[in-house]
Amino acid sequence: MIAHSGEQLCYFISDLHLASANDAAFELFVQFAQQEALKAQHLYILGDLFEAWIGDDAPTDSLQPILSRLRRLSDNGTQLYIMHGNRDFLLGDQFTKSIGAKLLPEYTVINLFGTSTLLLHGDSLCTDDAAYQEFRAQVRDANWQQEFLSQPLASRRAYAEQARGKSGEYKAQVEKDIMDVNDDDVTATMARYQVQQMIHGHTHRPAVHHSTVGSRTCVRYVLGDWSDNALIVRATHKQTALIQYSLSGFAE
Ligand code: LP5
Ligand code: MN
Repeated sequence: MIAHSGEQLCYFISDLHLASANDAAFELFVQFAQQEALKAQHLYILGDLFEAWIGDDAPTDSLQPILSRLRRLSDNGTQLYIMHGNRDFLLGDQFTKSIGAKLLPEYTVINLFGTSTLLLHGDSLCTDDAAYQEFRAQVRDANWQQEFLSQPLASRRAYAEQARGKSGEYKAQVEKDIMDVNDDDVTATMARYQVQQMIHGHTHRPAVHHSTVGSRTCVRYVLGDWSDNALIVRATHKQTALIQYSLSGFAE
């Protein structure tokens, strides 16, 4: 198990949805990578770093400014960890090796300064969203992925565009509440992994939730998506906190 202790500084981010240097989040990400993340020993990216990923063999020209910053971070000694999101679940070893990152399993327990902490993207907890869970089961299937990745890039790109379009239509008409996590599943997942803490993104509803499971108080940190600011988790031996980051730095 990965364990953090002593003087380490860890950041947890998710949902940057980067596609090119023209994205709203790009400038903020570059500043974060060149300033804050450089000072950290560990940077966890808990899914949806990219807007859509159709395979490690697809050209990454428009992403180069992002990839080079990530590579520079790992070369400078910041350990990068990356998890699949619902947009970039096809990220593979070729990609993670190229930036010097470790790919984490979809449920990863770490020891965060003495507190057992479950890391996940968060989409698997949105179990009230039946249509999404059906899509998820399909695209997370190894045979489906193999078949998808064997198709020419142009077809894969077209499928991804259609899926993004359909997702937009779906979200515009569906009840907003079903797109949040299911509380019973949160409780059950924390119990299953025997953790006191959970950090995830995906819902774009950044918050810190406290709950009681049995005799224990559990904390759930929900990361925000990135635009001109972002809500991220910073953890040291003194404190774990959800903080707002923008081009002016941290809002303390
Ligand atoms: O991503 P976001 O924030 O918009 O919404 C998600 C859920 N939607 C998705 C779909 C992704 O956005 C699609 C992007 C995939 C990029 C990878 C490319 C490789 C795979 C290509 C697949 C064919 O994750 C959304 C949730 C929301 O989060 C909140 O949790 O509600 O769920 C849905 O949109 C459910 C829909 O039923 C999914 C519809 C996808 C349709 C796919 C059809 C593909 C084209 C078929 C052509 C014959
Ligand atoms: Mn997501």
